[in-house]
Amino acid sequence: MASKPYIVALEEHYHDPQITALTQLEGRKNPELAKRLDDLGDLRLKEMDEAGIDYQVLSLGAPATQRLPADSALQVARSVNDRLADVVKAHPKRFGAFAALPTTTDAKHAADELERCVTKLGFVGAMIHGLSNGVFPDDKRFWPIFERAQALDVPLYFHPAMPHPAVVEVYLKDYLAKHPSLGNAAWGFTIETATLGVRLVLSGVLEAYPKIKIILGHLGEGLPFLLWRVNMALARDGKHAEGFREKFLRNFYITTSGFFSNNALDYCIKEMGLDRIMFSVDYPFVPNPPGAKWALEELTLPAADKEKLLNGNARRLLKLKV
Ligand code: GRE
Ligand code: ZN
Repeated sequence: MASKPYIVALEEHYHDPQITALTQLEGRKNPELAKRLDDLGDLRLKEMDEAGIDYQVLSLGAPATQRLPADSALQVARSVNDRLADVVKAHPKRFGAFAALPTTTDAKHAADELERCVTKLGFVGAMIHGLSNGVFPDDKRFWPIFERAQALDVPLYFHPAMPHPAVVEVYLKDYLAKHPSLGNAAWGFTIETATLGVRLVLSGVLEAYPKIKIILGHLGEGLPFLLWRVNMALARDGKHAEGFREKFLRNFYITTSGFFSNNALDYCIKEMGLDRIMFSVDYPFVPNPPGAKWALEELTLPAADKEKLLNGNARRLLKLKV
């Protein structure tokens, strides 16, 4: 029998104690989740080994450093990233890292911190969670981050966070008490992050930095399915030479975090091509075993395509050394 494919997962979260003390983080009310988010050693490695996950690219859980006060954001992000670098150094064959960026202060600081993390600490990109104190990441004030990511040739992973309070109030509140997941993985995360994806394409940031690499989790937050219609409707506005679909397909990559459906994956492959899709779990919000079981037993892809999805595409995009 062929050996098990090597599995890289890249939307895998943890909590840093300093951020936990400063920010209301998703998942802390659940003791089983909190225990796993706090663990960067034995328990995490055991659960990776049991499922067959070989390598995790670690990132903070939402909303990460996107709710810090401006005056301390840089200092806090630096110490968070330094501690994460120590974790990677202790287990270089098992862990990589996405930087936490101080996006609530001058974006020049966030760009500099991204550069420090990539060039000095060996990080493979950055993850940004939702709005930064109420501002969508496509806002021009953040463009220095995109500029630096392009210069460093590292991806920016845009992860959801609990939606803006006005959205929660109007769209979600009525059903939130009975169905708390409506605020995050079931719907709130999706609507806000899909909106961000559309805004990024419309903002002009892709024209300003045409080589920027953007990753969305959760199979692209629904956007692959909507590409044709969004493209068609925006084209009616008639002001832009190049279509939405073409721009999205040039700069965006997606992962399978928390979305283990063969039908949905097939559709994403048809729209985006397999080379832009990477396996992820979303640990510990999603446990490893169903993700790994899907990857190893239920995927209906040819072996070579499976290798690309499970490790090859991530190795190439993130320039992994494993
Ligand atoms: C996450 O990925 O950050 C997440 C949450 C809450 C529920 C599900 C989930 O923060 O995937
Ligand atoms: Zn996640």
